[in-house]
Amino acid sequence: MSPQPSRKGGFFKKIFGGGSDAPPAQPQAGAEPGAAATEAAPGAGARTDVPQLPLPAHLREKWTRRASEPLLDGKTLSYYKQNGYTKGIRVFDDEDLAFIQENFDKLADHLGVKDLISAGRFLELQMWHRYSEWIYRICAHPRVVSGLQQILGPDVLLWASEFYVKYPGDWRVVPWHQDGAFWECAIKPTRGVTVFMPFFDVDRENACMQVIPGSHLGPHWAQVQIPKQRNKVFQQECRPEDVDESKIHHAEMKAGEVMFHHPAILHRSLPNRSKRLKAVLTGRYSPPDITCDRSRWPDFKQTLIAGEDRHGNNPTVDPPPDGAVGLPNPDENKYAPLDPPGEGAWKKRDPNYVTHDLIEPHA
Ligand SMILES: O=C(O)CCC(=O)C(=O)O
Repeated sequence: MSPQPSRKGGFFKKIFGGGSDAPPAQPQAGAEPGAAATEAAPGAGARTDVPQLPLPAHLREKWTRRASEPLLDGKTLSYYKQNGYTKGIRVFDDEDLAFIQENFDKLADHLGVKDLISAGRFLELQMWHRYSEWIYRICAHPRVVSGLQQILGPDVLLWASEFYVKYPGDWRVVPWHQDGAFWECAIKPTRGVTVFMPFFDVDRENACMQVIPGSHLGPHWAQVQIPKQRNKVFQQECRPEDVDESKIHHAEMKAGEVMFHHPAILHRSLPNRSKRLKAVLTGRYSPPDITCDRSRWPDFKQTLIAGEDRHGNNPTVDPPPDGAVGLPNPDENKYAPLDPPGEGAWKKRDPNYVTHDLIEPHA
């Protein structure tokens, strides 16, 4: 029998404090947790009323061409290992960016992304890689995949994507957190990498990410529930007294560059004090030995983007077909984990309790 999900609403909904009028997530009909099942029609149920440009054939050819050499050199990999991130890796050129930026602007205008953000409806900016080919191919770009394989090994799953958007003057803060503290609510082990892909330049004026280099090595800080505050994007954060702000690195980057970061690195972003948009796509990736607890995240679906899945632990979804330009259907709102029942471990974590399985980058 499938475990019954909590009725309190989505985990991320609670964390992000938004989307309150959407129904709670429901488990997939007939699906047992952990059962591998492939959705035959990718993008089924997708919203298609928001205009987007389909990926042109020449960019598809370019964005699927196998990388001729590994993305990260030895020095960069060592840097990742020591610091928990590596940034400024050029993946997208000016031609790619012209398409990406035009498409994002078009879509954001029609969808009313600014209003969605003001209303706290962040869930609607998640999981687009399942529905739009151009987003999927950004997340699965051969150069991104090359870097991921160097860090995670040959077999790589993509299981989530989200947009982090701050318009000029957006005063919201993404508080100090470790991605793994969110992931571990549903995914074990919390092995993986985030790839952070800015569509426009990011710097300290327009809310670039701030990281604490080396913080992925521990100790692993308690992430505590905080009262709903309109200027905080999440409702939990690492306690400020645990963060040594003298070590902050401002991860400024040019559009087209990407950053890889470890699930245990401490990071945040501040308000956008500039007149420029911040729009970043993040992809979340793991090796195939992860298992998602589907009583916590009924709609979890992974896509194998490199190598083989010898574990088959989780349901899968195929990439969107060529030319697909759908979006998730906001009414379904089933893209995120559910609340952990009662007091989840993440709420009362012993600061010295190492939950993240630190992964060594491959040589
Ligand atoms: O850039 C931001 O505002 C936050 C991004 C973030 O937290 C992440 O990519 O995990």
